[in-house]
Amino acid sequence: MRIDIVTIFPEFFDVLDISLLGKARQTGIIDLGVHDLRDHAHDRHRTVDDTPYGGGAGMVMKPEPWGEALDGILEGGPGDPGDPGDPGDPLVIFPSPAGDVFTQAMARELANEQHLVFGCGRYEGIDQRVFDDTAVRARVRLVSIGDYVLNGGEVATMAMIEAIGRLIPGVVGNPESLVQESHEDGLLEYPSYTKPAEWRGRAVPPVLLSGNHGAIAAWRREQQLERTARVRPDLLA
Ligand code: 6GU
Repeated sequence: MRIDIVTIFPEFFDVLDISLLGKARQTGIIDLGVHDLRDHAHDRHRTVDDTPYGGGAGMVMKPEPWGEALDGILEGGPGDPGDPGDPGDPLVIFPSPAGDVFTQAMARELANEQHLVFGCGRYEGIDQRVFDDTAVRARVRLVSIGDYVLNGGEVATMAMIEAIGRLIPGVVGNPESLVQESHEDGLLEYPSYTKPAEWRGRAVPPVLLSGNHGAIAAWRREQQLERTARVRPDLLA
Protein backbone atom coordinates (compact mmCIF):
# COMPACT_ATOMS: atom_id res chain seq x y z
CA MET A 1 0.00 0.00 0.00
CA ARG A 2 1.16 3.51 -0.83
CA ILE A 3 0.56 6.11 1.91
CA ASP A 4 1.23 9.84 1.47
CA ILE A 5 0.94 12.37 4.29
CA VAL A 6 0.78 16.15 3.85
CA THR A 7 1.63 18.07 7.03
CA ILE A 8 3.42 21.15 8.36
CA PHE A 9 5.15 18.81 10.88
CA PRO A 10 6.85 16.12 8.78
CA GLU A 11 9.21 15.16 11.68
CA PHE A 12 6.15 14.10 13.63
CA PHE A 13 6.00 11.00 11.44
CA ASP A 14 9.61 9.93 12.08
CA VAL A 15 8.24 7.37 14.54
CA LEU A 16 6.86 5.41 11.58
CA ASP A 17 10.46 4.22 11.10
CA ILE A 18 10.19 1.99 14.15
CA SER A 19 8.20 -1.03 15.30
CA LEU A 20 5.94 -3.15 13.09
CA LEU A 21 5.18 -0.38 10.63
CA GLY A 22 8.88 0.43 10.26
CA LYS A 23 9.51 -3.20 9.39
CA ALA A 24 6.60 -3.16 6.90
CA ARG A 25 8.26 -0.20 5.21
CA GLN A 26 11.62 -1.97 5.04
CA THR A 27 10.05 -5.03 3.46
CA GLY A 28 8.12 -2.85 1.00
CA ILE A 29 4.61 -3.77 2.19
CA ILE A 30 4.03 -0.11 3.02
CA ASP A 31 5.51 2.65 0.85
CA LEU A 32 5.33 5.92 2.79
CA GLY A 33 5.82 9.49 1.58
CA VAL A 34 5.74 12.42 4.03
CA HIS A 35 5.37 15.85 2.41
CA ASP A 36 5.97 19.25 4.01
CA LEU A 37 3.08 21.55 3.09
CA ARG A 38 5.41 24.55 3.47
CA ASP A 39 7.45 23.31 0.48
CA HIS A 40 4.43 24.47 -1.53
CA ALA A 41 4.20 27.95 0.01
CA HIS A 42 6.31 30.26 -2.11
CA ASP A 43 6.43 33.50 -0.14
CA ARG A 44 9.43 34.43 1.99
CA HIS A 45 7.77 33.25 5.21
CA ARG A 46 6.37 30.05 3.69
CA THR A 47 2.87 31.09 4.82
CA VAL A 48 0.21 28.38 4.87
CA ASP A 49 -2.61 30.18 6.72
CA ASP A 50 -4.60 33.40 6.58
CA THR A 51 -7.54 35.12 8.29
CA PRO A 52 -11.05 33.77 7.57
CA TYR A 53 -13.35 35.51 5.09
CA GLY A 54 -16.41 36.64 7.00
CA GLY A 55 -14.39 37.17 10.17
CA GLY A 56 -14.11 35.01 13.25
CA ALA A 57 -11.41 33.60 15.48
CA GLY A 58 -8.36 31.69 14.31
CA MET A 59 -6.70 31.16 10.98
CA VAL A 60 -7.65 29.09 7.94
CA MET A 61 -5.20 27.08 5.84
CA LYS A 62 -4.75 28.68 2.41
CA PRO A 63 -5.84 26.67 -0.66
CA GLU A 64 -2.81 27.19 -2.93
CA PRO A 65 -0.18 25.18 -0.99
CA TRP A 66 -2.70 22.35 -0.51
CA GLY A 67 -3.62 22.35 -4.19
CA GLU A 68 -0.02 22.16 -5.30
CA ALA A 69 0.95 19.50 -2.74
CA LEU A 70 -2.00 17.28 -3.67
CA ASP A 71 -1.43 17.79 -7.43
CA GLY A 72 2.05 16.33 -7.02
CA ILE A 73 0.81 13.32 -5.07
CA LEU A 74 -2.30 12.52 -7.10
CA GLU A 75 -0.87 12.81 -10.58
CA GLY A 76 0.67 9.67 -11.96
CA GLY A 77 -1.19 7.50 -9.45
CA PRO A 78 -3.55 4.68 -10.43
CA GLY A 79 -7.05 5.51 -11.61
CA ASP A 80 -8.40 7.85 -14.22
CA PRO A 81 -8.27 11.42 -12.93
CA GLY A 82 -11.29 12.30 -15.09
CA ASP A 83 -13.45 9.67 -13.44
CA PRO A 84 -13.82 10.40 -9.72
CA GLY A 85 -15.19 7.52 -7.71
CA ASP A 86 -13.09 4.95 -9.56
CA PRO A 87 -11.99 2.45 -6.87
CA GLY A 88 -8.46 2.56 -8.31
CA ASP A 89 -8.22 6.28 -7.47
CA PRO A 90 -6.34 7.36 -4.39
CA LEU A 91 -8.49 7.87 -1.31
CA VAL A 92 -7.75 11.22 0.30
CA ILE A 93 -8.54 11.37 4.02
CA PHE A 94 -8.75 14.69 5.81
CA PRO A 95 -8.73 14.08 9.57
CA SER A 96 -11.45 16.28 11.00
CA PRO A 97 -13.61 16.30 14.12
CA ALA A 98 -16.47 16.94 11.66
CA GLY A 99 -15.88 13.65 9.82
CA ASP A 100 -17.26 10.08 10.01
CA VAL A 101 -16.03 8.32 13.15
CA PHE A 102 -13.09 5.95 12.57
CA THR A 103 -13.82 2.39 13.74
CA GLN A 104 -12.24 -1.04 13.39
CA ALA A 105 -14.71 -1.68 10.54
CA MET A 106 -13.43 1.43 8.74
CA ALA A 107 -9.83 0.33 9.38
CA ARG A 108 -10.58 -3.03 7.72
CA GLU A 109 -12.16 -1.27 4.76
CA LEU A 110 -9.24 1.15 4.36
CA ALA A 111 -6.68 -1.69 4.64
CA ASN A 112 -7.90 -2.81 1.19
CA GLU A 113 -6.99 0.48 -0.51
CA GLN A 114 -4.00 0.75 -2.83
CA HIS A 115 -3.23 4.41 -2.14
CA LEU A 116 -4.19 6.48 0.91
CA VAL A 117 -3.39 10.19 1.21
CA PHE A 118 -3.74 11.93 4.60
CA GLY A 119 -4.10 15.73 4.58
CA CYS A 120 -3.32 17.00 8.08
CA GLY A 121 -5.00 20.33 8.79
CA ARG A 122 -3.99 22.72 11.56
CA TYR A 123 -5.47 26.00 12.77
CA GLU A 124 -9.25 26.33 12.37
CA GLY A 125 -9.35 24.20 9.25
CA ILE A 126 -8.59 24.14 5.53
CA ASP A 127 -10.27 26.36 2.91
CA GLN A 128 -13.38 24.42 1.79
CA ARG A 129 -12.37 24.67 -1.88
CA VAL A 130 -9.46 22.28 -1.24
CA PHE A 131 -11.96 19.48 -0.44
CA ASP A 132 -14.13 20.37 -3.42
CA ASP A 133 -11.18 20.54 -5.82
CA THR A 134 -9.69 17.27 -4.56
CA ALA A 135 -13.03 15.46 -4.90
CA VAL A 136 -12.90 16.05 -8.66
CA ARG A 137 -9.72 13.98 -8.94
CA ALA A 138 -9.94 11.48 -6.12
CA ARG A 139 -12.27 10.03 -3.53
CA VAL A 140 -12.33 12.26 -0.42
CA ARG A 141 -13.36 11.41 3.15
CA LEU A 142 -13.38 13.46 6.34
CA VAL A 143 -12.64 11.17 9.27
CA SER A 144 -12.71 11.84 13.03
CA ILE A 145 -11.04 9.59 15.60
CA GLY A 146 -13.52 10.44 18.37
CA ASP A 147 -15.50 13.07 20.17
CA TYR A 148 -12.75 15.33 21.49
CA VAL A 149 -10.66 18.11 19.99
CA LEU A 150 -7.06 17.81 18.81
CA ASN A 151 -4.89 20.68 17.61
CA GLY A 152 -4.43 19.14 14.20
CA GLY A 153 -4.74 16.01 12.11
CA GLU A 154 -1.28 14.57 12.81
CA VAL A 155 -2.11 12.48 15.90
CA ALA A 156 -5.35 11.29 14.26
CA THR A 157 -3.43 10.29 11.12
CA MET A 158 -0.90 8.37 13.19
CA ALA A 159 -3.68 6.48 14.99
CA MET A 160 -5.39 5.62 11.70
CA ILE A 161 -2.16 4.48 10.01
CA GLU A 162 -1.36 2.20 12.94
CA ALA A 163 -4.85 0.68 12.97
CA ILE A 164 -4.93 0.25 9.17
CA GLY A 165 -1.29 -0.78 8.71
CA ARG A 166 -1.47 -3.72 11.09
CA LEU A 167 -4.37 -5.18 9.08
CA ILE A 168 -2.38 -5.31 5.85
CA PRO A 169 -1.33 -8.93 5.20
CA GLY A 170 2.26 -9.52 6.29
CA VAL A 171 2.51 -6.59 8.72
CA VAL A 172 1.51 -8.50 11.86
CA GLY A 173 3.55 -11.74 12.08
CA ASN A 174 0.78 -13.95 13.45
CA PRO A 175 -2.57 -13.17 11.74
CA GLU A 176 -4.32 -15.29 14.42
CA SER A 177 -3.54 -12.52 16.94
CA LEU A 178 -5.59 -10.06 14.86
CA VAL A 179 -8.87 -11.90 15.31
CA GLN A 180 -8.56 -12.24 19.10
CA GLU A 181 -8.46 -8.53 19.79
CA SER A 182 -10.96 -6.07 21.17
CA HIS A 183 -13.44 -4.88 18.53
CA GLU A 184 -12.58 -7.54 15.94
CA ASP A 185 -15.63 -9.62 16.90
CA GLY A 186 -17.57 -6.60 18.15
CA LEU A 187 -16.67 -7.33 21.79
CA LEU A 188 -13.88 -6.20 24.10
CA GLU A 189 -11.09 -8.74 24.59
CA TYR A 190 -10.89 -11.17 27.51
CA PRO A 191 -8.23 -10.65 30.26
CA SER A 192 -4.86 -12.33 29.60
CA TYR A 193 -2.43 -13.97 32.01
CA THR A 194 1.10 -15.38 31.77
CA LYS A 195 3.56 -16.97 34.21
CA PRO A 196 3.94 -17.04 37.21
CA ALA A 197 0.69 -18.79 38.21
CA GLU A 198 0.68 -16.72 41.40
CA TRP A 199 2.02 -13.16 41.74
CA ARG A 200 1.72 -10.87 44.79
CA GLY A 201 -0.90 -13.19 46.19
CA ARG A 202 -2.96 -13.07 43.01
CA ALA A 203 -3.69 -16.40 41.33
CA VAL A 204 -4.37 -16.92 37.64
CA PRO A 205 -8.00 -18.10 37.18
CA PRO A 206 -7.76 -21.90 37.66
CA VAL A 207 -9.69 -22.68 34.45
CA LEU A 208 -6.75 -21.34 32.41
CA LEU A 209 -4.47 -23.97 34.01
CA SER A 210 -7.01 -26.79 33.51
CA GLY A 211 -5.98 -27.79 29.99
CA ASN A 212 -9.71 -28.01 29.16
CA HIS A 213 -9.89 -26.05 25.92
CA GLY A 214 -13.69 -26.03 25.78
CA ALA A 215 -13.94 -24.65 29.32
CA ILE A 216 -11.24 -22.06 28.57
CA ALA A 217 -13.05 -20.85 25.42
CA ALA A 218 -16.36 -20.63 27.34
CA TRP A 219 -14.71 -18.70 30.20
CA ARG A 220 -13.08 -16.26 27.78
CA ARG A 221 -16.36 -15.65 25.94
CA GLU A 222 -18.14 -15.04 29.24
CA GLN A 223 -15.42 -12.57 30.28
CA GLN A 224 -15.75 -10.74 26.97
CA LEU A 225 -19.51 -10.43 27.36
CA GLU A 226 -19.30 -9.35 31.00
CA ARG A 227 -16.62 -6.75 30.28
CA THR A 228 -18.40 -5.38 27.22
CA ALA A 229 -21.74 -5.11 29.07
CA ARG A 230 -20.04 -3.29 31.96
CA VAL A 231 -17.72 -0.92 30.05
CA ARG A 232 -19.25 -0.56 26.58
CA PRO A 233 -22.92 -1.55 26.61
CA ASP A 234 -23.32 0.44 23.37
CA LEU A 235 -21.33 -2.27 21.56
CA LEU A 236 -23.85 -4.98 22.51
CA ALA A 237 -26.85 -3.09 21.11
CL1 6GU B 1 -9.39 13.66 12.95
N1 6GU B 1 -8.80 16.02 13.95
C1 6GU B 1 -8.85 16.94 14.93
N2 6GU B 1 -8.23 18.10 14.75
N3 6GU B 1 -9.47 16.74 16.07
C2 6GU B 1 -10.07 15.57 16.23
C3 6GU B 1 -10.06 14.58 15.25
C4 6GU B 1 -9.41 14.84 14.11
N4 6GU B 1 -10.74 13.50 15.69
C5 6GU B 1 -11.17 13.85 16.90
N5 6GU B 1 -10.76 15.09 17.22
